[in-house]
Amino acid sequence: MAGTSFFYLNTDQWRYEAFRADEFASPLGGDTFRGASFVDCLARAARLGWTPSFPTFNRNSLDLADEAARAGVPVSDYVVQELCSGRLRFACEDPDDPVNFPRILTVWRANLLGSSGKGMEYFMRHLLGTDDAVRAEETAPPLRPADVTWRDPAPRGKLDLLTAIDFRMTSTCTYADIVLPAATWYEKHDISTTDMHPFVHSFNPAIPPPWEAKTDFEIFHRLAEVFSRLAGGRLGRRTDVIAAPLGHDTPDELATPGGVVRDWRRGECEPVPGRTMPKIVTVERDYGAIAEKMRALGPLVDSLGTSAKGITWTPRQAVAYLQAANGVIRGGVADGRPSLARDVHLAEAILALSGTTNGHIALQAWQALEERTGMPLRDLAAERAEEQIRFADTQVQPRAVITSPEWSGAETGGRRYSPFVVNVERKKPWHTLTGRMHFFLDHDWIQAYGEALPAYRPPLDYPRFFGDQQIGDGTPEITVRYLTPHSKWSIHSEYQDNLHMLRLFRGGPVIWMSPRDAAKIGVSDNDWIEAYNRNGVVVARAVVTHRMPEGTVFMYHAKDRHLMTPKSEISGWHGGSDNSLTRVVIKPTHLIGGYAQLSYAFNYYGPTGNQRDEITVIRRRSQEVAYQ
Ligand SMILES: Nc1nc2c(c(=O)[nH]1)N[C@H]1C(S)=C(S)[C@@H](COP(=O)(O)OP(=O)(O)OC[C@H]3O[C@@H](n4cnc5c(=O)[nH]c(N)nc54)[C@H](O)[C@@H]3O)O[C@H]1N2
Ligand SMILES: Nc1nc2c(c(=O)[nH]1)N[C@H]1C(S)=C(S)[C@@H](COP(=O)(O)OP(=O)(O)OC[C@H]3O[C@@H](n4cnc5c(=O)[nH]c(N)nc54)[C@H](O)[C@@H]3O)O[C@H]1N2
Ligand SMILES: [Mo]
Repeated sequence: MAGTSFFYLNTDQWRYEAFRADEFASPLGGDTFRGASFVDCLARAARLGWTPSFPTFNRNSLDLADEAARAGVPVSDYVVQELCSGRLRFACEDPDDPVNFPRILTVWRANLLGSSGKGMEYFMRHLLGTDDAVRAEETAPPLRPADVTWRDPAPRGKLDLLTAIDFRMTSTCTYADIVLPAATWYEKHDISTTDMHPFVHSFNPAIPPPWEAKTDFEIFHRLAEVFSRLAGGRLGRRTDVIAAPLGHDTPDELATPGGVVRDWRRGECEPVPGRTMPKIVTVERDYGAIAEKMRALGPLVDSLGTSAKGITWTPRQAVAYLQAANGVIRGGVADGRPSLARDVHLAEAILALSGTTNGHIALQAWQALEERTGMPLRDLAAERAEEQIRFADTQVQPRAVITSPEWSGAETGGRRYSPFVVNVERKKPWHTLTGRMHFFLDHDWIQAYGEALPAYRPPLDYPRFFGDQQIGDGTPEITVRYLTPHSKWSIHSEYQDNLHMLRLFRGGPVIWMSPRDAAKIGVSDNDWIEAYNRNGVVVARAVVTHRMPEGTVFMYHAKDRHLMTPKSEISGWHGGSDNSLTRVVIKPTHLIGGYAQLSYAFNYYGPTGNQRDEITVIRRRSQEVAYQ
């Protein structure tokens, strides 16, 4: 599921829009967006197969397969028939129906409620059902969605269970029902690499995880074991139904000829899975065997191979290596398969199966790409084709990666990584409609927004839509632009909540503002201020500096809401975080799919949670602060 869409729907931020998608349509763009709200666009994109949508249907996906079997119809025909009759709906068309709520949420390696969650107060109100500082009014009836169902009152507290897995007490942990204490980087085996630097690093335990802490690997395996034990007798073996979006680097990219959008729901075309709607895919689930399967490298890697960016290869050498290096599982569903039972086994498998760490795979992948492109490419990996980086090698020192078509750069000959080198220098076609870099986009939705060619968009005129947000009780106030760039002194919410960092600079939450703006409201450097808008409230100290231009303030992303944050005079609650003042703003053109480079890829494509264009009111508050 694309995260932005998931949280926009399930935190009910869509219920607070004050303008619709047609607000920004080009006068030349036809009536594509007429009467459509942003959530209508999201529902349309889901039913046309452009973007994933999970939970998917308003019925249990396990039951759908059984119903199809009873009716004697193929599952995909059955699902199409039920959708067309209206008996089955996409969950995103009615997100506030209790059958469509996400009920359990496990937050791992993220600080959703203290860092990433844009529109945090809406998370508090609708997802958690706890105290919140939302100040916005819901959308007025004439502007409400045309297709998506509006229910009154809005649900509060959709989740039954929130679990956090972290080694720090984050805002998310403070709100979680269960916190599973995780091992840190110095208490476990792991590997790390990014496309930004050309090395693979290992993590190695200096000490075992203290007290009840466990490695993430062990936590998930233990959960799987208990789950399998409980689920085996209850769920057994079932057929699951998934609506898969039209995929990037697959023939699905040709699903929208000419960029002309046709909606089966409106009778503009036939509902055809994988062309005009999502692919309806069935998956066999053996619930009692989940833990066993997790402990082994499955058999599909031998029959289907592995793929990246539209090319596929069969990693026989890697599987044979893993059988020898990790050993094989004896007995059960994974009999004879390479073991992934230990964290080091899994690290070994990742290294063996990737071309960036296994020269054999890199060469195989470049050969596959040569066949697709007709261009000579294998020389990019030839110099290191015999090399395979093993976990033990990374424990000696970080290892430089091998050039592989999984990325677009070339490290060949010791060169530093830079994206798209292979496209520019080796003429590998770009993954676009024309195979070239191109700037003209003729998709209907892009045309409707007047963005067929790159265009300047001024900031959204929020005061026009939301009116004057000042309380106006006599306390001097100013309304300014509110930006939340990444912090220079932390990585998101990490590395700043230790005594050293909290004693440097101001320690707690701060908002940077210009001397002129500060003077307008009688604020001196280091004074306590409150910043608020329709989304919420945050309390901070002012950093008054000539480095900020008049009319704009910064609150660096992201300070946890329990770190030196006093209670707010305006809301009466603890004074929020940078994301108490933001919300998710969906740009409909980001939802486009099934059209060449505008197609979905897991972890790569979908709407951004654009939190910019926000404004905030700022006022000086009582300098007596209370934390309880
Ligand atoms: N307003 C606003 N909002 C934003 C942004 C913005 O600029 N402005 N930026 C956005 C962007 S680009 C991003 S990437 C997100 C970041 O948002 P998050 O990913 O939610 O941010 P972090 O605070 O880095 O949270 C990571 C958590 O993982 C934990 N952790 C680290 N390593 C491990 C591990 O090995 N195991 C376990 N179990 N836990 C671990 C850390 O302790 C930390 O609490 O925020 C987004 N939100
Ligand atoms: N120290 C540190 N380094 C990090 C991170 C961290 O948390 N801390 N996070 C990492 C991650 S996950 C990410 S995604 C990257 C993000 O790195 P960047 O993309 O550099 O992100 P930001 O710092 O959020 O924003 C960059 C600049 O955009 C400006 N800006 C805001 N609105 C607009 C606008 O409308 N137009 C223009 N032109 N500019 C605008 C802001 O003033 C800001 O200075 O950083 C990575 N590196
Ligand atoms: Mo990021």
